[in-house]
Amino acid sequence: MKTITIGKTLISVLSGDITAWTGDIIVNAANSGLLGGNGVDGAIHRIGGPEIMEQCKEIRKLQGGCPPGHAVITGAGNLDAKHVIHTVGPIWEGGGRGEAQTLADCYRSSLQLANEVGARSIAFPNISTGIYGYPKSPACDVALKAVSEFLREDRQDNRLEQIDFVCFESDNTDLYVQWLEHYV
Ligand code: AR6
Repeated sequence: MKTITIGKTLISVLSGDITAWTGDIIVNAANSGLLGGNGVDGAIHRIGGPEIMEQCKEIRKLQGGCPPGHAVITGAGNLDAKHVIHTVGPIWEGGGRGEAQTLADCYRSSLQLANEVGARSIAFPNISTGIYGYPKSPACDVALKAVSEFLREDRQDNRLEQIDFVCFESDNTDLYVQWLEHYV
């Protein structure tokens, strides 16, 4: 495990399955339809149970899903967390279609929403770097930059004390461990 501290917030790189993580908020890499899928989305719904999907369906009814870069919140069902934040990453189309901005927006909107519910801890998967095909190294840069910039803003509302990047693939763990200290 590798860690840095920005202000009062400890940022860590962990490797493993995010569904086994314990804390306030687990972030899901969802799709705009919010009806589940494969990858981390599939794992969260499988382990979390049907309550999460029921709430996703309610959100669909109210607002018709979730656009890329945005985030919505549900309960966490059987997961050992208080909430799941579902954010929708960009599908990689070569980098010229605003993918970096959309990916940064995912991290920002998730952190914003986490603060709105008073969360103290949050775990992120490596959004968009699986099925959505975002290259891992630039995605790591976007994630670390977005989170560190968020924490450096003079935010009176930030209550997050712990932000964990939970990497499922060893090459992502290596990237995050290598680059983390450059964002202190
Ligand atoms: N814990 C942590 N990370 C995981 C886990 C897990 N249990 N399983 C996979 N990952 P992906 P995307 C990692 O494909 O690229 C879904 O079908 C994985 O290794 O889950 O944003 C949605 O419904 C990768 O590094 O999400 C969407 O349709 C990272 O999670 C679409 O896939 C993201 O990979 C979203 O694609």
